[in-house]
Formats: sequence, C-alpha cells, structure tokens
Amino acid sequence: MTEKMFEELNHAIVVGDIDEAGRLATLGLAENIDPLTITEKGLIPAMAIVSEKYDKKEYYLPQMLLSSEAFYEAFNILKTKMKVESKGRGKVLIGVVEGDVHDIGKNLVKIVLEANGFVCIDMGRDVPIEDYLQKVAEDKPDFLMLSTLMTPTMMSMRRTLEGLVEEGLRDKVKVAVGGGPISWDFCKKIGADFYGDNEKDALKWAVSEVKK
Ligand code: B12
Repeated sequence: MTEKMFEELNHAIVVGDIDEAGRLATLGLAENIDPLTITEKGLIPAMAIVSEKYDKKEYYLPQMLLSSEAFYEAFNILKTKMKVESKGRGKVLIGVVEGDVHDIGKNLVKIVLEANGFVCIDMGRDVPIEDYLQKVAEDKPDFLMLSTLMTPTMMSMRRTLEGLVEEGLRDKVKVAVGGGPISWDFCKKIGADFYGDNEKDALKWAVSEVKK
C-alpha cells in the first residue's frame, strides 16, 4: 500500500465512506501490509482530522458517527489479521469508564498491547464502576487501564480508583489512565500510577513495569 493509498484510506474515514474504508483495508491486507501499520498510517490520522473538524464546527454528531463507522469497518477487517502474541507478558483489564461510549482509543491501546504479548480482558465501554472492581478482585489482572474522552466522566475514573482503595484492591493492580481530558496532574490527583498520551506510551509503560 503506497502513501497515496494511506491518504485515500484516511480520506474515506474522514468523509464517512464505509464501503471505501473497508475496500482499502482489504486491499492493504491483500498487499501483505502489516495491519498495525495500516492502522497507524491509514486510520489514526483520520480521527485526528475528524476531531479538528468537530472543533471547528465543520462536523457535527452525524458526521462524527459516520466517520467512526468507517473507522470500525476498516479496523475490524484489519483486526482479524493482527498477530496476537502469547508471550504471557501480563494480564490487562481495559475499558472505558462509566458514562462514556468513546472506545476507538481504548481499542487501539488494547490491540497494540495484544500484538506485543499482553493478554487483554476487554470490559467494553460505559462500564459500571462495580464491574471493574469485581473483575479486578476475580481475575487479578496485573494492570487496569482506564480510558475516557469526556470531562464529566473523569469523575467515574476518580470513583473507580476510590473504589479500588475501599475494596482493599489498590495495591493488587497497577493502574494507567488516558484519553483526551486526562493529564499527569489528574493521574496523580486520583492516585493512578501512569498517564499515557497514546497506545505507544501505554505499551512502553506496561513493558517497563513487567521488567521490574
Ligand atoms: C469519534 C467521536 C465520537 C464518536 C465515538 C465513536 C466511538 N465508538 O468511539 C461518537 C459520534 C459516538 C461520539 C459521541 C459523543 N461525543 Co464525541 N468525539 C469523537 C471525537 C471526534 C474523536 C474521538 C476519537 O475517536 N479519537 C481518536 C482516538 C485514536 O484517539 P483517543 O480516543 O484520544 O485515544 C488515544 C489517546 O487518548 C490514548 N488513550 C485513550 N485511552 C487511553 C487509556 C490509557 C490507559 C492510555 C495509557 C492511553 C489512552 O491512546 C489512544 C490511541 O492513541 C472526539 C474529539 C476529540 N478531540 O477527542 C469527540 C469528543 C470526545 N466527543 C465529545 C462529545 C461531547 C460527545 C457527545 C456527548 C456528543 C453528544 N452531544 O451526544 C457524545 C458522547 C456520548 C457518551 N455518553 O459518551 C467531546 C467531549 C468533550 C469533553 N471534554 O467532555 C469531544 C472532545 C468533541 C469536542 N471537542 O467537543 N463522539
């Protein structure tokens, strides 16, 4: 897949052309391009453009929805060919916090971790705090990774951390947080261990923690 085709894939997602996004993803795979590379070059930049357009009020909810659907059309095709390495590097419980349905970022973090030997238990999106607490207690993951893209739902993140402390689970799991409104400052305030800007940060941190 040439740079031009990555551009075309980004364009298909930006304009919400679901069929074209699927076609180009399939084409990329047929050309033996690594699905993670296609995701990084052909899909992620598109969502940054969509965000910009929304901020500038060029896009509204319907356009965002179409772009997300086009993103997932391509992503789901690529996902089938992504290598899940079973190096057993560690177990990650990952999800989007209660009240938030934005899951594209979380899914990217998950796929990159899986491709690098981590086992991920995906809680999905808009997940009640109690579900996280129950899963941490039952499944004993090494890492809990929480995502949110909205300011109001930052509180769900804080309450999840508080819940871990109340249930005596906080020292049993390492916690990373991320998403648009999250920062190192907020991470420290709520007592999480790590804040990451993107999927590469999440992976780097998890790998470094495993080595300790
Ligand atoms: C696509 C989108 C949608 C799609 C979501 C589809 C889906 N399945 O995810 C749809 C159309 C459904 C949607 C709905 C809404 N949206 Co919206 N949406 C966006 C948009 C344009 C892009 C988000 C995205 O996918 N980015 C691409 C991915 C790759 O980036 P990312 O998510 O940031 O993830 C990366 C990093 O943050 C990091 N990361 C993420 N999680 C984690 C976790 C860990 C542990 C780590 C280490 C790292 C990490 O790594 C990821 C990969 O690089 C953003 C704009 C923006 N600036 O974010 C608005 C945005 C998030 N939405 C917004 C809003 C307000 C809404 C709605 C409330 C709109 C409405 N009026 O109904 C609803 C939400 C309903 C709800 N209860 O959740 C606001 C939130 C404002 C705020 N600060 O509170 C934003 C910021 C737009 C804006 N500028 O106002 N949205």
